[in-house]
Amino acid sequence: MRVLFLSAFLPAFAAAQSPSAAIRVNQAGYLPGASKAAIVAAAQPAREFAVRRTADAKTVFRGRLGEPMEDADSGERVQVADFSALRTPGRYYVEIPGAGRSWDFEIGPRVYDRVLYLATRSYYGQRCGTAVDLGPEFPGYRYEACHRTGAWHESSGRTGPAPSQKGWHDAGDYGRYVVNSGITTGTLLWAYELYQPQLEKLQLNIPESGDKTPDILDEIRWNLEWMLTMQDTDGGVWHKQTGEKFPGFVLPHEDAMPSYIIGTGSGPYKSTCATADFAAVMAIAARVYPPFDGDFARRAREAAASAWEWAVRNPAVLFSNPKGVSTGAYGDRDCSDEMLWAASELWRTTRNRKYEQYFLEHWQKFRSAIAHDRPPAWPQVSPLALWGWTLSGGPGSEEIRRLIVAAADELASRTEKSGHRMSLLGKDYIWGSNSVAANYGMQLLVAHRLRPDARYLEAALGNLHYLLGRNPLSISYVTRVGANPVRRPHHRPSGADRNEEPWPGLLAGGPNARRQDPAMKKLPEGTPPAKMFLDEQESYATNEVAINWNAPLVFLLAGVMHGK
Ligand code: G3I
Ligand code: 9MR
Ligand code: ZN
Repeated sequence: MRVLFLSAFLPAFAAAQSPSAAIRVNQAGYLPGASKAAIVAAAQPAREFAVRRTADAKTVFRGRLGEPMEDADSGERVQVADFSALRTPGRYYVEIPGAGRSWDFEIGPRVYDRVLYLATRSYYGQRCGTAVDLGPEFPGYRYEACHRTGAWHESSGRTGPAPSQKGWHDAGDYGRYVVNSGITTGTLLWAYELYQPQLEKLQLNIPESGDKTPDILDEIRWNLEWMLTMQDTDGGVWHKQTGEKFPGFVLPHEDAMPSYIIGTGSGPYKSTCATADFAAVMAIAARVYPPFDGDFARRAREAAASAWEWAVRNPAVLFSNPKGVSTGAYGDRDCSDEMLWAASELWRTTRNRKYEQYFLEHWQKFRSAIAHDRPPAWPQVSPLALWGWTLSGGPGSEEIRRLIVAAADELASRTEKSGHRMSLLGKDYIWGSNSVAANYGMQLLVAHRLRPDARYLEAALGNLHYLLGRNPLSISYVTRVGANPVRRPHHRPSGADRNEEPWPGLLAGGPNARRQDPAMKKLPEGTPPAKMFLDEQESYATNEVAINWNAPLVFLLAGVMHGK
């Protein structure tokens, strides 16, 4: 009788094992020509690993793990399992004797296509003012037209009924906020301008699909049209349109509160940051939409110019929530970076000397904003101003290019040496830290466009790997992506509908070193910052979703697929 050695059962045994969180991979997968690695936090340092084919557990690659290194952010000792030499498309997992196996992943040229589709289409699922239905692909993911009743809040300086049309719900709530709309639509329009081949034909299965405009531009226009309703005849832009408080966890059309246009509470009632962000975004729209809708592009151009003039006349009108309003504030104490962004984008679109003059007179104040550790964020948009100026070869931009490249060199270098090969520093585990990682990726890709360097592209990919599973929690932070995705986001449609799974393509906020919601009390004292995350609906400070978090994810996906 032939003795069947245990090894004959090992592959089947390995395949049947439940994946270990200690072996972290990008659960969407890896491009064939890119570097590929798992990050391993084994209890005991491991020496060898195998990559097995999921279909039959056949070993297709063997390798040795790198030396252990301390990762302070996760409180672990980690090793790298590099399998870059494996390029054959297919579905695989990593297996380490004594540590177990990873979640499955793909290798292939189109591994990010579906992630890009879901992450971009998620904006359709945030539409306000219309019925939304994700269709047969996601049966039951629908709601009726919502927030049709607009009103002027007394803080706006107006009274009576107000428009309430279109726009995207900001996040897990149903508010619409101009400041957050600014960086969101600006980032998405930049992605289109830089990565048109990846985005102009992207089918999103939205109501406008099939018209002559790229779906992503149709989708962005849904929010731009709402933003245009927020501009006053004097050019100023009101700050937000929300209920007076957050609604319960109801579907959009079950939120019966009036949607108030909310201002600063005293003359001139509009806010500088909202107005300047608006000017920047409309200037971008004015150069992107002409091939598809000249009238709309002209409206955007005029709106941008008049918003600029208002902001120059009112450079420091700040917003904070007026009495009786407790929704998101997006308050910012300094709007000079928004002004610089507006001047940069208006110059890029018009070449008008008054914008050039403003930019050249003011950009030096933001030299330090071009750094390895200061990616853009809704309160700090000066990187977009400086990057955009340089992308368009603005006067004096050679000096700015050098600063951008020096910062990217330092960023790439520290990223490739980090424990999980991504860019977050200890200080970056804040509310929305996953968007910080995505914005680091955007910074690297913009530098790669200005001065091509494969290290920038690889470092940007490292941030994408982190978001899609190669992280200390071994979780894909994008809903419905990967074998172990986040499943209970702080997102009212996901929490209020009858569907078991959340709405798709939404990037969760991510680990937050500060306990900024009651649910975070559950996290044990001493939890390392990179593990300060709860996949629980109640944890809005780690597990909400937001339009300005998905935008750099879309940019990052399109950029790594574009490759240049
Ligand atoms: O910038 C400081 C940093 O210097 C400091 O080291 C760090 C320490 O944690 O805090 C940083 O500020 C944080 C700020 O976000 C950074 O952008 C604050 O702690 C943090 O409270 C603040 O959180 C904001 C949150 O609203 C609460 O205000 C998020 O950025 C913002 O994305 C989020 O936005 C909400 C909207 O108001 C409502 N809609 C949902 C949306 C997402 O949660
Ligand atoms: O749902 C709200 C989320 O969008 C905000 O980001 C968060 C912080 O402002 O607040 C959430 O609303 C909670 C409120 O702050 C406290 N009561 C419970 C609400 C729902 O979790
Ligand atoms: Zn709505």
